Amino acid sequence: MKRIAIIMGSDSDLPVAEKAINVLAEYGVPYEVHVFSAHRTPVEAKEFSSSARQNGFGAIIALAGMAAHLAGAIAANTTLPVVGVPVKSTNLDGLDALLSTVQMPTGIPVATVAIDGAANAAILCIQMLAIEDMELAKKLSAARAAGAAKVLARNRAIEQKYNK
Ligand code: RP5
Repeated sequence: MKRIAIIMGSDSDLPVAEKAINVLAEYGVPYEVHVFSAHRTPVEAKEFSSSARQNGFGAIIALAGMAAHLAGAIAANTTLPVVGVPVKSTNLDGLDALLSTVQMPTGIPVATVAIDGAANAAILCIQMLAIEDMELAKKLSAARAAGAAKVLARNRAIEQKYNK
């Protein structure tokens, strides 16, 4: 199975990155985790992304806050799918990172999820692998069914309480 790379711009992004790590672990998808910054360690970020395909990765999750150009910088150096996670920081509540990540010019896409939405980033990468991997596709369907069952149970409880 292809591996998923999780790249964060700083180790201060780890609490958000862990949401993606947990989902990938739950699905049994192999992954690697690194700290590469587009501005502090641009050489390492470029080296990793330009060799990611030949090193067996299938997609890259890039998390960064503030002027978050990491996902775009990684996408510039690979044709693997890059999923960007804008990380919330103190001053602008993550809107800075959201706009920096999502507003990529035509030709170099970054599939951007919600602010701090690292779990969805992982699920999206699993869905990419599941195009070819039926076992993963079954796990995704089972998770959807379990999620629906939870919501239906909550609905029944609400209906019983309020609909006399
Ligand atoms: C970004 O700047 C990182 O992704 C992080 O979200 C933010 C702050 O980094 P630190 O100053 O905490 O290292 O590059």
